[in-house]
Amino acid sequence: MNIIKDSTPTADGFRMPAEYEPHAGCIMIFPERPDSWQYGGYAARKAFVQVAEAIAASEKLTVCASARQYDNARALLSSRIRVVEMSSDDAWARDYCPTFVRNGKGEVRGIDWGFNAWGGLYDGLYFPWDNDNRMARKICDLMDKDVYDKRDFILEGGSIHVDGEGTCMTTESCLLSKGRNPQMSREQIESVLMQYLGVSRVLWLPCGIYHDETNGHVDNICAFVRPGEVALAWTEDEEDAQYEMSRACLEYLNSARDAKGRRITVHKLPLPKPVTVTKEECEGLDACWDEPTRTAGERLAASYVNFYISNGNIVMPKFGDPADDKARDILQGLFPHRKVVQIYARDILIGGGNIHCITQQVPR
Ligand code: KQY
Repeated sequence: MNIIKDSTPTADGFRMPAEYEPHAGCIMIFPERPDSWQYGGYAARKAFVQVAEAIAASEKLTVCASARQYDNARALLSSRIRVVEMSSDDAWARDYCPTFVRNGKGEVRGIDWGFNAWGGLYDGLYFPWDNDNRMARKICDLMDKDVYDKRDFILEGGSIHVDGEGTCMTTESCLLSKGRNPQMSREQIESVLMQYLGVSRVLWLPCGIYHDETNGHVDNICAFVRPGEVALAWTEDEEDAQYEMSRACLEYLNSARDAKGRRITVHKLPLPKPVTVTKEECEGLDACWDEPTRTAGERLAASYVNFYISNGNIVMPKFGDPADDKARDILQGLFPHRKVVQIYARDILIGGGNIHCITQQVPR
């Protein structure tokens, strides 16, 4: 594996493919951190296994597990799934496994962004994060891919989406936050995205989902379903703090053009009713640096937009909410050539993210 420091993907003819382009595979990490996953992570691991099997039905999946969890992961996951031992600080493959880029000849390389646990010492979520930060490079080594060293720029994979035709979508609340790259202007950040993702237009949604502890990752509020079309998390409840946030994103998207000069078609995906964490769930979480990670009644950032597009399926969350079926039907209509598989994801949500956050695709 070569570590590339003196060039960029765009200069070398590489670009990040959209998630709906063909995959060679996918990466996940087995969860066990006791201040993220309640009651030692037993329920979370069950939910991760369901997600893993749904993805492995149509693409090669690699699951990284700690030395402590390796035997358990191997026992719980079917033989079609590759399990490798690898250290991490938690289980958010989207955020710190590599972003992959591909060139016209089909060669694939990785990008190793800097990771600081969603805000470092400013407003990050845990410390230390050095095992997470080493994962992108280790995965590229494992998969025999050269890797661009961009550790001087803090970026989580969940903070970007691309359409595969020159457009990147992100949120101001996250990528302009003080805990990421405070020394850089918006124009400088845009320039990095253009140099590394092979895009020529960056769409800046103002915000993400209410109370999302990532400073509002785009992958929880809005996703491309094809070039020129997005699914946007939406509520009709004007009393809900989310209403103004989704409305602001809609207004932005209605006035935006993508890299090809197209207007964006927005498909509203309903949100579930507010999901809050229970006292019993909180009691099952260890403290992080003497502080409880969650308090009873706290609202979780539940959203159906946090789905994963595999070669054959859409793997999406359900929450036991009346909107589960409606959200599934809308996504099924938007992806007629993939089968929508819904997984009860409360035990993933309690950790602070959802199905898209725990997966990272490898382009074919
Ligand atoms: O990408 C994400 N949504 C990860 C959130 C991390 C939360 C840590 N408890």
